[in-house]
Amino acid sequence: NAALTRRVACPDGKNTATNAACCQLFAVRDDLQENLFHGGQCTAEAHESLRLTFHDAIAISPALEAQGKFGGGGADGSIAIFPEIETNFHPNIGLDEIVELQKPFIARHNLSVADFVQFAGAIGASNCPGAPQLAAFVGRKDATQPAPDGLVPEPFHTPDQIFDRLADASNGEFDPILTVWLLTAHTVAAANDVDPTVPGSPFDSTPGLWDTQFFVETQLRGTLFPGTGGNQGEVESPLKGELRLQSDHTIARDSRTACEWQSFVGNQTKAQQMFQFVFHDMSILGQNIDDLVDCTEVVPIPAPPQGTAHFPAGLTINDIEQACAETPFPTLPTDPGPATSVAPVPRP
Ligand code: HEB
Ligand code: CA
Repeated sequence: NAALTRRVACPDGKNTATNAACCQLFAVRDDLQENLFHGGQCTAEAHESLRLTFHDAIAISPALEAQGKFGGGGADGSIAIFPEIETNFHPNIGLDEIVELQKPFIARHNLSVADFVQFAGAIGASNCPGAPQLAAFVGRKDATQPAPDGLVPEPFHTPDQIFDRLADASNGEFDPILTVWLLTAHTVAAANDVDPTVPGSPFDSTPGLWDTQFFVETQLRGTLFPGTGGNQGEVESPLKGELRLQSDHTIARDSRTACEWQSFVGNQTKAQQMFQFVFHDMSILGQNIDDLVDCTEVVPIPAPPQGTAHFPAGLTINDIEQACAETPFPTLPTDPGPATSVAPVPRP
């Protein structure tokens, strides 16, 4: 009950917080919004900051530890503390840029690097209309060594490989269903390096909106490559300018996950709540929640969703590759007009 919670006045003279440890975050938030996210935009920097949270957090493996090897520290900032090592791991291609852009912010504030990486992702996502308010914690311990290579999923991995890896990282919590929930993030995403001839190719037609178009468009029959064919981890997409990852394609069609995937179509509330839940748990992998302070109140409440689920112009239910055996694909309107091309996300 907010009325009964005693709030502390922050030393900045402007803000109050439920816990004094959260006070420092207001300045970090405002600095990020102004100087990294272009005044609070859902642009490439926001997308890449969100991607970075995953690539830091998922690098933890109880299975490796059981073999007597170091398994990585999860959400411990290692990707930004040892970037010369970790951004050279193959699945981390392209993340050197956002790590470099975040560096001066880390230098001028007093957060642990581990806290900063997750916080920047939560603030970045909050700029995407329709997004959930993502969790923010302070108190994570920073990495003292880099994560080992081989722990971040690749787009050319099979569903089995991806499901096994996410289950390992989370002690079984991230099962195939929660893996689908995590992949909601690809609603505000583009690829720069899968096909380097067409950088910024989005995964859905609305990379600036946290909507459910990603789940609609990944279920459409692939007919073209936005750039060149034959890239590892890429399959055909249904729209000019759009890029489809092989892993999104196969998980959308896998019998274990197809119905869960389809269930997100047109369900904005689900696309918010399920991701909010899994991000909370992902963002503290390898950390002890009892040592952390919940500062989610500092994360802006995102703008409301825009638009509703639809088929892109020129496409209909006949272009859907039905994969869920139990429930028919929802009825959706088709955007009017001739087929259009999805514009690339401008580079930072
Ligand atoms: Fe992600 C992007 C993969 C999960 C978030 N991805 C991405 C890409 C790829 C991927 C390949 C592109 C890169 C370039 O640039 O080229 N993912 C992936 C996989 C997986 C994933 C395989 C597992 C299944 N993600 C994920 C998660 C998350 C994410 C969980 C959350 C957190 N991603 C992301 C983002 C992006 C991506 C946000 C975008 C970035 C940009 O735009 O730049
Ligand atoms: Ca979208």
